[in-house]
Amino acid sequence: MGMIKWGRRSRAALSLTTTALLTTTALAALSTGAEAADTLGSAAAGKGRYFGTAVAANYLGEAPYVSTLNTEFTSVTPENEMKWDAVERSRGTFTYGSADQIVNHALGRGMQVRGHTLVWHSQLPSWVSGLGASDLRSAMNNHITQVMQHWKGKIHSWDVVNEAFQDGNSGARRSSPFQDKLGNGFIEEAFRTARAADPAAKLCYNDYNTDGVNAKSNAVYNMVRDFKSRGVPIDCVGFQSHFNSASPVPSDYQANLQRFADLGVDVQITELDIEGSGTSQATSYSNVVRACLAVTRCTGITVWGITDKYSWRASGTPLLFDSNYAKKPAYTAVLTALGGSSDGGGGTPGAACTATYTKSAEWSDRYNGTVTVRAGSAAISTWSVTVTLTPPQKVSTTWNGTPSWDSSGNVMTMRPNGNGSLAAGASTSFGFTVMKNGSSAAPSIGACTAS
Ligand code: G2I
Repeated sequence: MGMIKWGRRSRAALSLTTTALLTTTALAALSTGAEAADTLGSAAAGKGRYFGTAVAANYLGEAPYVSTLNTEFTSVTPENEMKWDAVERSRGTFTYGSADQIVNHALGRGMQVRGHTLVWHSQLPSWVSGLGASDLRSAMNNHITQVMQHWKGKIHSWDVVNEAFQDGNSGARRSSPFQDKLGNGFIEEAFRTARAADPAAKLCYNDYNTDGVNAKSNAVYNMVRDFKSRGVPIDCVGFQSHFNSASPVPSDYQANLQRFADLGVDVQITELDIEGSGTSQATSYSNVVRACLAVTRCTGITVWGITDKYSWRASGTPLLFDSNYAKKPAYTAVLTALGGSSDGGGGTPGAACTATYTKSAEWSDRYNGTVTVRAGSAAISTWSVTVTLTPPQKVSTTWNGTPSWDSSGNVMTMRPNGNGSLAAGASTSFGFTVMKNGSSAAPSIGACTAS
């Protein structure tokens, strides 16, 4: 977003420019813009990585949830919707509806999808735990095959086996129906079945409390080394990275990621959240991002949710957006660590605004939307807001703003008509009519950019 805006401005400036001095100024602006990035996803992309979040299908109807998702993230992980109890609650009956909602939302907007998870002792229906060994083996392989084939070619990485090792110093496998009835070989079998089901997906082993060098991560390390030496298909290891004061970011976090990468697998930070607030939370987040960037094969970071409001441990406020979707200091720390700029890619530091959408009228073929733009705690001199439609919707008219469109025709950037200045806390609004063309979906409203 920032890059496009600077590019346009710079081209306009260049075409009007005749003196060497002005040309130089315009080029300097262009190069600043090329380095600046103003979302988590675009900044991470600048480092060759994705920045993802866990998503719950339940909240896809909540406008700020969706606009934050669409603006900031380039990868999603369904938080619960792909788990065994969600997709095969009774044997042989597969239900993909809620997970499909997330996958279609993501792929329609160019985001990647992480599949989570195929074989896990938790959120496992009781019919699975009740099976005898040979039945369990075929149920496991059938589950992997059916689920992976349903999304074949659409999933970037799958957590094939999740949390199969015990906590503590034993280095042992965790007791589970799979472990207890099929023995150590179940993990290898799951990976071989997974490779056959969707050869394009990266196959990951995913776990927690394996983020530093310890007995549990040593055990996983030995398994991965053994798999690589025997040609068992494994492409990546996921480090969940759920941190709090009792379990802080380990000092050997980067070294641990690196030793796994050195085995010839990618490493991914798959469920990052850090309980806390303010500067100390921000610093921990920044340390995690810097560790990933320092490891060439650390290919991406996923935070375990968008907003504190819906975190699995909401009381610990562990995420990057607070329960009102405001960016926290941890957000700015992550963006900065990723090399992005927090000024909206061309805005003025300190200048800020928010954009709030309401549907103001509706007919069978169209609806009217209103977006209220409010200045933050400082006065602003101008603003812009993106409005993204669901094709084949079209905007037929707008009022109280000057629209411009991206090449797809689905993304409208609205700027003020004339003077866009707003006093601190003051607001204005613009509106538009969306022709439904079969889809009543609400538009998603991108972040408000101010200067
Ligand atoms: O526990 C945190 C994560 C640890 N690693 C694996 C992840 O899959 C796990 O995610 C959490 C989800 O964030 C929770 O949302 O897994 C929990 C279950 O083990 C999820 O909680 C469940 C509740 O236990 C259910 O009561 C609820 O119906 O979420 C379900 C859907 O909201």
